[in-house]
Amino acid sequence: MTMVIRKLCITLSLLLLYAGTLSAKQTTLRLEETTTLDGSKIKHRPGDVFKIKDGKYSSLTIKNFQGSADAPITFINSGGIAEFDSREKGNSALTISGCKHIRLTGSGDTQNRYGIRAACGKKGPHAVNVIGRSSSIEIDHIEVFGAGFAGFNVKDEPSMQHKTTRDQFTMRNIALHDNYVHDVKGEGFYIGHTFYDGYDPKKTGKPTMPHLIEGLRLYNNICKDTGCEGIQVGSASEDCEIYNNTILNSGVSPFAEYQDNGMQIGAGTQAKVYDNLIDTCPSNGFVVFGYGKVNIENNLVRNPGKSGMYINTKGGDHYLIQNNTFDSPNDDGVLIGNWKKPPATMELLNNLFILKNSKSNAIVNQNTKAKLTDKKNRTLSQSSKSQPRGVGADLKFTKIDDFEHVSFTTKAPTPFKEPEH
Ligand SMILES: [Ca+2]
Repeated sequence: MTMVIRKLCITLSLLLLYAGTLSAKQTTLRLEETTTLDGSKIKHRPGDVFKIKDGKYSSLTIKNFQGSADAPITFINSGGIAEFDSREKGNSALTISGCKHIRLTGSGDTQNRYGIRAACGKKGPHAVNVIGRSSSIEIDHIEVFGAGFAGFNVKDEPSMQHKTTRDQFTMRNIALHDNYVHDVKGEGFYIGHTFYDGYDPKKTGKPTMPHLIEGLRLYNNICKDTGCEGIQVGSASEDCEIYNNTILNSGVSPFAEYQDNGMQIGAGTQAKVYDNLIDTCPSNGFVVFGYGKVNIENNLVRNPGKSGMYINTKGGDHYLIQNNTFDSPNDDGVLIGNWKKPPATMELLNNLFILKNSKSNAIVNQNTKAKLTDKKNRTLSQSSKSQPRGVGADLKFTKIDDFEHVSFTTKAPTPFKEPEH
């Protein structure tokens, strides 16, 4: 291509981009009690903004909308709080299905940090549900104050018919940030499928493989008084970061055993997990079952009913657990369980353990096969007067007492990786 033609092409594409932006429009929606917005019937272009008028509604479904990577379609509250309460109806309050490149945000009213609220029924449904082969979805500034199950559910069940099995679909680039979830029956955030190795609930012997998530940013969220884990991530196999989240008093009414931890890094997950606060839960602060590379750094876990962190995995390349503070676990600081395949290498570096019980140990390794590097970790008894320096997470976290108004440092999220194909 000659230079002139190349220049012409660049100018043309810039012009088209400009024209695209010009043609994007703002529409104020006046919703019914129950509304389905179907992008296959509503004209829309990348960059369009749909304003959701403040008021009380039952539920909203947004389906089949397609924005673009440069110009997502935005749904935003307008004029005050838009509240979706489907507790009388028993379905999800907010559903996003079959969408790509859209943002649902409650940041439309400067008077209210959470300009969209969502609640749903006592049995079953998730308050906010992202399903139907959706990808590139951003959801922020939403308060979930009740749900029969999870506050946020982001995954499809594996189904050949609905083309949601691993060979047919990969969910990409999910960003959930600055949301507040409290008083839900299940997990605050249920992201990605739990059964990475295959799902076979009816014991047919033919498990289906759930889809993966590539590209996940979960940050600046607050979870309080959740029935199960505050955050649970599974099958998030690439480019996953979980940071600056606050989880307070999780696992208060688990529907089954082992559902009452702080944060679960589930099977099939490779993630960077940093700067989170987990305060008070009946079981372990972290449970970690991820495969591949898992980095857990600079987190504070306080008052877990069992261990600060429980690690048990069926494999994985490398675990790095460093600069964390484990304050007053009832059992041990970090417990490495005895499953058959520990990660190839595991490093525990520069963590701080503040132990309150004489029976507690900082690190317990039940796995003789685990190749563990244990360096520069420090243990203090709770009565110790010496001040920790240079180890563990910043103890400024311990001053937080008003969890509903935690302010997070504004920090641009790491961009998602470009897909390689
Ligand atoms: Ca769980």
